[in-house]
Amino acid sequence: MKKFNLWGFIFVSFVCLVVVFVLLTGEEKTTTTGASKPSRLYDEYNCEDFETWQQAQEVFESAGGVENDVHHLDRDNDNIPYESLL
Ligand SMILES: [Ca+2]
Ligand SMILES: [Ca+2]
Repeated sequence: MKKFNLWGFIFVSFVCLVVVFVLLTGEEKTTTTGASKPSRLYDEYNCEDFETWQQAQEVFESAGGVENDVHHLDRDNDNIPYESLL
């Protein structure tokens, strides 16, 4: 009986470890998924970051254009970033 109880204890402990491992791994995956989203979701660029209007236009379009102007490159929402650089 003693031996059986010991193996039962080891089995339960193993199951608990697996559950904890799965939970931790799941949390890690969730964190990784969040981090793998586009990193530029905030205002990262300003007019002084660009030498030419073309550069501003490329960043503006790659971020999603006027629908997702996270860098506030086109404050008047006419789909043309930084007219002052033109
Ligand atoms: Ca900006
Ligand atoms: Ca504009």
